[in-house]
Amino acid sequence: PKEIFLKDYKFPDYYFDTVDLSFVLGEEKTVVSSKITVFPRVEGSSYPLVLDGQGMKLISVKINSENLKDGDYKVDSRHLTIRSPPVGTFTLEIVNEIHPQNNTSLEGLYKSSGNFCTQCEAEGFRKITFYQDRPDIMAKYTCRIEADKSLYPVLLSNGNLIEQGDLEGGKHYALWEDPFKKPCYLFALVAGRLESRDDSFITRSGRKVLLRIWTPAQDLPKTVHAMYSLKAAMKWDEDVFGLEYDLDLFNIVAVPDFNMGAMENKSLNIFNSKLVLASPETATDADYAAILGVIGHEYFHNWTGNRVTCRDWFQLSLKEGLTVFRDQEFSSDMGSRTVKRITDVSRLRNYQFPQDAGPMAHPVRPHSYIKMDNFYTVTVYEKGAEVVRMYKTLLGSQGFRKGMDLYFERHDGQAVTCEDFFAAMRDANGADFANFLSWYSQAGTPVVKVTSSYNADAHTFSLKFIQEVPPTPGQPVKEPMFIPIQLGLLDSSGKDMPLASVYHDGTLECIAKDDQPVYTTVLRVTKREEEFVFSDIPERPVPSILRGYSAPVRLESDLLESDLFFLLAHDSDEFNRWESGQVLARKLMLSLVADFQQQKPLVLNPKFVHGLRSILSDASLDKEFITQAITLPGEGEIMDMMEVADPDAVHAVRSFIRKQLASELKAEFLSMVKNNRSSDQYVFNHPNMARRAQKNVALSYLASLEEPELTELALHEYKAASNMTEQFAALVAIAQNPGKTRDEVLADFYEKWQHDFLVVNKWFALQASSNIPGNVDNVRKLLSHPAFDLRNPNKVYSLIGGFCGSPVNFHAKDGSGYQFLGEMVVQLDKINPQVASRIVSAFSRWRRYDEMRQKLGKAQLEMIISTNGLSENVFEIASKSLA
Ligand code: B3K
Ligand code: ZN
Repeated sequence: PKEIFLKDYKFPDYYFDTVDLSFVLGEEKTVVSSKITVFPRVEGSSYPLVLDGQGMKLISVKINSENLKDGDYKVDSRHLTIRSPPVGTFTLEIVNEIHPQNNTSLEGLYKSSGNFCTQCEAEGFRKITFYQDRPDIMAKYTCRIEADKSLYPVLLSNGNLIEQGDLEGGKHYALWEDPFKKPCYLFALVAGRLESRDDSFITRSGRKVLLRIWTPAQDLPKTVHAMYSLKAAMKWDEDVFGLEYDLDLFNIVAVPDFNMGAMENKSLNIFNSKLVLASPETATDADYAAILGVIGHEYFHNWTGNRVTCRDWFQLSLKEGLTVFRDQEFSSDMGSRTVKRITDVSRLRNYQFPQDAGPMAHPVRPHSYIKMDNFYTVTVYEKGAEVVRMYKTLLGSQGFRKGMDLYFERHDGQAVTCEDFFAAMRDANGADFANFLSWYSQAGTPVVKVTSSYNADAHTFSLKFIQEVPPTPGQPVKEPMFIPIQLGLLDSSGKDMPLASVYHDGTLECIAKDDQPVYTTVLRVTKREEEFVFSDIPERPVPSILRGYSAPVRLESDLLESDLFFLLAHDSDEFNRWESGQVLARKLMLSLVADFQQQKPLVLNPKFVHGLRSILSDASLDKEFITQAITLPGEGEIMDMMEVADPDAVHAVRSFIRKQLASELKAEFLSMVKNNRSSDQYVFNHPNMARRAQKNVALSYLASLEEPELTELALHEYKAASNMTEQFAALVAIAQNPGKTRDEVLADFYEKWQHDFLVVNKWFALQASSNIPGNVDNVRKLLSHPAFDLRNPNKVYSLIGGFCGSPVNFHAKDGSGYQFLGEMVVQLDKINPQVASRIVSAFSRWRRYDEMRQKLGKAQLEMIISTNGLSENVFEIASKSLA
């Protein structure tokens, strides 16, 4: 397999102006014809024209209406090369055949539940027709679709429907025209038996946009929330960024077989059903929130991704980091900002930090790839969003908006780079961004160590920062980064102190603005070692550092345990209030893990229980915040902090603390369950979700005690629940403990919901991720459950992906978990390389474990890599993991 490098980027020799596509969809085969206007980048030049194309049959090639002869072109397994095209502008016409029915990779044109649909990003268009499949080729498209009318009554593509009609033999056709230039990865086609929920949105300039969400008829009632989310997103983008939708029609199609979450094709977004379909009875609050976020995300791409796109795939974070940032802000504005920030940061810590510290570590803008699909990662997306957030932290909301405005003013209709975004932010604000660009080029999570000291005589408070960026593959030595540290100082009563000025780098900088006191400031840490000295500080403060998590770093401060408890009780920055509790919990868990490993008895620090008790009883706090504050850091997060990750110890310790907390805080938890029961209808809003979250977390703690009356309570909640959020939470609570009740309730749940594949996936995931010892056998049995299907990605992610989430069973000492996964990867790779590649990633951190596990994990990777006919996708992950 060939590695592709960013440094090798070359402008294309040819551009495309217009592209007219025609599809004749059939049961046996599909015939694709394209007519492209081609022009050279440099006038008068003549180079061979190389088109990408994979796995299709070429029928004919014409240039300027003349058939090419055999010697004029060359076809191999990856390309069609036109040896010497005419000088100047010409038309190229190609006819080819494809077989969507046999396409199990779910990339290109394929069938899902009897309907045709497409997925082209990143490089799927080359499985549809021969093309320069790269995002810097932007052209105007038309698309004609012809198909059997009774089987495929609905025919959709990008843009506007300009013509349709009936044809002989029970067929019909539709002709679509997209007035906006686009790269081919945004092309989409859907044909099938679908119905739509229709609504409309009036843009702020008064244009009426028809909104249609397409699903099979029986699912239409479940699209209410998706439609609400779409309208909310359209309004939000106008209000916050002044960005309006630019066509008269916006389509969303939900399909059950989809490799990822969704795809932002111009005016024809295609979604994984699980991110569209929801009803109170079948979807949880988390599902509702995910739908809101992803509908928003795909809609926001219309400007950040579609109108302004990426020059090449290395720039992916230009659109993804930015669009994730935008969807995070949207969700924050629609719900609780603090809670959203907490969930996003947890996600970063549990998934991105481990990636950044492992063999697949790569910068937000990778330097190379073998298969681009492997780089749709938490680093490009979530860390990329943190990078965008840092611009906003440095510039403020207004400065950030100015930067965005300039970005669109300069680049609308273009394919650009991360530097272009950086330059727009800088130029719009005349900002000094120092060494900020290294966030795009250096991998690894910076470690920032802070020490503080107070000078009582001089009334100064000093903070010293030392940063270090750990080595990552291919980057042994790193430059210091530009780290914005947002901070405040608390006085002994817990109030924020006014910040007057800070001495730094030989100059005294004034913090107070226009005589107005300032309580939170942003320090610019740009060097390996730096000191900031605050003046006019009347008493020793407790610093609240990295407020709102202002940079994606690991912070190690010299704060005392008492300081952390103080911040947990008083910090005005709610994020840091939560964070202090998490720092305490992480320290506690790590020290108990050490005790566990030395076979010492485990004892829970009473101060920790006390700290949580005061959070629980603080009526001024938001209920969902409380829920987050009493949730322990994830097992992945703790393992990631250990020299040698010990899944058994981490799991044992986390379960121990949970049980201890449950018994110490039993009375509080019981009243949390009682006081937060639903009385009325399901409502998706923050207060109601917060209430349900609180009840559910309390129930889960209580059920961990395995006391008959508490199990009975969980069972009661399970039966009484009128929505999936509470029903499923009760099921999860019960399923923690092996036994008859667990088995019966799991069976009952399946019985109830077997007709709903999205709910059945929850049932698979719950069982698969169980930490009940020896669960691998159960998971193997579930592979042959009638509701399971290896060809459906959602089912694979639920059952096989879910299994990898169990520290106990995936990492079982006898190697049974690793062996299971190894077998699955090989099987899946033959069906769908993208899915196999996601699954094989669970092995990538094998070096983090003890010697025995290392041996077992490595053996599976070696077995995988020696498999005949392995995909490039899996090869890349497996070989980099072994390197
Ligand atoms: N842009 C798509 C991701 C495509 C992944 C291709 N393997 C979804 C999104 O980020 O909005
Ligand atoms: Zn995206």
